Amino acid sequence: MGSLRFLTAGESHGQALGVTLEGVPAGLALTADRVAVDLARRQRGYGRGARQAIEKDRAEIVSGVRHGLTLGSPILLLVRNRDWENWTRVMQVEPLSEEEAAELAALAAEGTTRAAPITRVRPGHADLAGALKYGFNDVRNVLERASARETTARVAAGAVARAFLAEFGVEIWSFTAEVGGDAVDPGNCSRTREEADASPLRCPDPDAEERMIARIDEARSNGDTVGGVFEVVARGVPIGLGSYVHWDRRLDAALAAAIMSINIVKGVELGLGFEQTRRFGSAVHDVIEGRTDDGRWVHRSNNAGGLTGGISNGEPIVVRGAVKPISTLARPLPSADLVSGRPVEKAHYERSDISVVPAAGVVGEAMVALVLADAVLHKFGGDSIDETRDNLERYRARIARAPEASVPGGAEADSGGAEAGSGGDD
Ligand code: EPS
Repeated sequence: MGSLRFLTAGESHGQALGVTLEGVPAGLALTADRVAVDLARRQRGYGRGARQAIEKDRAEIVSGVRHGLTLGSPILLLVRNRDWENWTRVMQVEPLSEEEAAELAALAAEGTTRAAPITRVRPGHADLAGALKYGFNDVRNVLERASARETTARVAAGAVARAFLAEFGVEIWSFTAEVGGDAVDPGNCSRTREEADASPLRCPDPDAEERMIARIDEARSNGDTVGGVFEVVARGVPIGLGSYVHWDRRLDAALAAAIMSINIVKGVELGLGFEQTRRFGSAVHDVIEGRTDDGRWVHRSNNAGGLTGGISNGEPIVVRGAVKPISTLARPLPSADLVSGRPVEKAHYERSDISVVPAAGVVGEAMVALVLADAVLHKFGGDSIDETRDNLERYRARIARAPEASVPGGAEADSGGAEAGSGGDD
């Protein structure tokens, strides 16, 4: 829809990650502390690797905000990589002098793996296709940007979108629904949102979480990795975001693309998702119970996940992302060498995580927030938060009222009333 745009930049072991956000109206309260909450949530989770002990992600707000309020101008956020100081020569921006190149070669010869070119491509990673596409002979040039570290910048941008949506009562949360085939039991989700958020896997079902942790431990002890499923839920979304009139105005399509764009995601479900194909229509479609006295429309269930005809229908929006196991294995799979083209016994290994499902959920929240904020701005516009709020409130009040009953024959039938209309049918 393009009313809110963002672009990230940065390499995993470069100096910093950055994101420019364009289209946020003026007058939104925004502080670095507020953004830091989501950045910290993304770093947590059982199964993360050593890198997270190095980083303490915090976004500097470089532009677009004055005295704690957005200006309507582009917002530039910068997250410095603490690990950068260990990679200055390997990731140097300026050309290497002869001495610097010799220093790097000596480090590689001593066995410092990060200093040596990478050619043993990892199955399941962007390594091979990326290197061929861009004409690289060192896979480091691919993996630095293909790394999920980039999602730090998305989460920073998502925190701004979340703050914007909160102004209109929209709340977004996620949880770990499944790891390695062990799923939450909806009947056993005894934890509150806060408790789940503070738990090792950000999981509302304590028993399922124990089994999930066992799967991660099993993967770790086998030099392996394990994936899972996260679920994002957005509440308070007004009816009418998105549209059925064009493929690229469908909110469900935009949400699916946004979730699918997360580095490790290989599948997306909205609401009941694929399960709908296994049931009859009577067990799928959400019965509409009518308009309440305070003007809300209520459905008996929410199998559609808050989206019908590509439009938000007022129920919570429910999106699930399927997270594949990380492709960097401590016990690497066989592969091939990029330069020789010959098989090798083991693909490249570089410090990594075992499982990142809880973190992927936080990235999912950010992507949902960015898509919903864009859809809100597309529908309601506004150069200032007050203007957006006025437009949204007027619309909410309008759809809360009963529309005038339609008269067969249309507006012109006003004078003749129903009679004139029904006459046309004869
Ligand atoms: C990643 C490899 C690991 C992860 C990284 C993604 O980084 P490193 O190579 O520095 O150990 O920790 O994710 C993050 C750094 C992050 O903040 O999420 C990869 O290869 O994709």
